[in-house]
Amino acid sequence: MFRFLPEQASSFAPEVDWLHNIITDLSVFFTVAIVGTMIYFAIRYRKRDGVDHETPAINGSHALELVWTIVPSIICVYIAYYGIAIYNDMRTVGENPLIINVTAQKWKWDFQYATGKSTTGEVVIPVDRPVKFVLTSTDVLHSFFVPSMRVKSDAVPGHYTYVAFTPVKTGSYHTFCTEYCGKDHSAMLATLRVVPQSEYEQWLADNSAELALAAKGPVDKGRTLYQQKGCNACHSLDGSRIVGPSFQKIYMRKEKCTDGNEYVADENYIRNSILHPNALIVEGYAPNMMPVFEGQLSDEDINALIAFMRTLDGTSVAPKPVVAKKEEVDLSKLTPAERGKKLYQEKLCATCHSLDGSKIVGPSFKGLYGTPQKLTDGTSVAADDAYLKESILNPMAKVVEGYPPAMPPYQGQLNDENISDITEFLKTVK
Ligand code: HEC
Ligand code: HEC
Ligand SMILES: [Cu+2]
Repeated sequence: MFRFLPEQASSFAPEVDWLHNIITDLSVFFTVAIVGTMIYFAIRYRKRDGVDHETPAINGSHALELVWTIVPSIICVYIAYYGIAIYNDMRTVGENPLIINVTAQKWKWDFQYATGKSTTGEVVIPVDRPVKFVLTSTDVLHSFFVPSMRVKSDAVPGHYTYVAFTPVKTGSYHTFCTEYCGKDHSAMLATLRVVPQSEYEQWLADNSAELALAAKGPVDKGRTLYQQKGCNACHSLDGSRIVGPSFQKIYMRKEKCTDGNEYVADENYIRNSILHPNALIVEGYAPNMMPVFEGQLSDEDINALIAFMRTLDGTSVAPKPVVAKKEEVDLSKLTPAERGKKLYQEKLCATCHSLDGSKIVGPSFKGLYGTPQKLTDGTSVAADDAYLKESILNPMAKVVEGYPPAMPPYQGQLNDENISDITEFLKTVK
């Protein structure tokens, strides 16, 4: 009865559900039996036609007393026994676990791998390998909940807790915060992706997101960090007050702080406000609200954030990064192959495809044009113009053997002329 539980994606999920279902069934059975009898008696022995129907007065029954003491005791011990045994299973970390640090912060989840790779809002793990998530929080109490894995634990500031399980099915699973933690609590979500071991390794080694971020100008990078690191949850760009002061016109603004002094929000002030937010508190704002970013942002990240803040004076537009400026080069003066090479760099193909035969995330472009390609479906196809076009616009259609389907589709980002320029360029990479 009442089987509304989510997918069973961890090794102990069936046991947890089994116990959950037994307890629910027993509760429903006894509720119906007891309340049903009560209702029956109330009707059967009600006062009718002004006459009380007297019932026999029974003074104690040993048999009945024994039954309703012993039967519930056995049921309780049974539930307690399996409760303890299954809880024990859930708290035991499997052998050779993958350990991932999870940091909760208003209002996002950060994940850090032993290799140094870190992600926000998404965590990828291999199937069939025990995993241990070590949880903590930088601000208030949060709670890490993955229903499909049947795990949940509080994330506590200044303290470590954990959840451990072995995923048995690939797929994408919802992760929630289940401890009310403020304004955007309901948006504090993450996706847990369980993938085959080989795809996991590929994903872990892929640093194209970091490279793409590094390829941006500092202002764009600062804007990205502003969102990625969750500053936007508390600092607006339009002058409105959220949890903290708006970033609009923040650069060189005079700030009155609770220590009674006035400070100019120059580079040093901003840097200190980010790394040690509680050293100076802006008047009118609460202390201990902003998470400490020391150790989470590099000097380069802070430079980028400051560069971004400088553009928020309400009048100036963000200076174009140097790469964008190059676009003003007269393209018609370039040969198609030269334009193709520019696209190869600007569209970040270079982060995944080498020109010298080495394998990065995708196959090298060296000698690609005209060479037969082996695909994952076992067929072979010549790398001609049509194949290249399809590979770029819709990479999932034909996936090269030995590579993950990791290439983003460029449909809508490159036009026919761009594609033919890239093809001309590929012809020159021998
Ligand atoms: C949970 C809310 C919260 C988050 C997230 C947050 N801040 Fe803050 N921030 C505050 C509050 C509240 C203040 C004002 C109190 C103080 O001075 O510490 C503040 C103050 C500041 C100040 C000084 C502002 C001024 O007007 O003098 C800077 C600079 C700043 N934050 C930068 C950042 C950056 C950069 C991030 C993201 C990397 C960030 N904050 C994330 C809440 C937050
Ligand atoms: C995030 C990494 C990534 C980026 C960025 C990327 N690719 Fe790919 N690409 C791959 C992977 C992985 C494969 C192999 C799997 C497949 O065929 O889909 C691939 C396959 C290809 C193929 C087929 C190669 C072969 O050996 O048959 C072509 C052509 C290609 N990419 C062109 C491009 C172009 C042009 C760009 C830039 C506009 C680009 N890619 C950007 C990852 C990437
Ligand atoms: Cu939370």
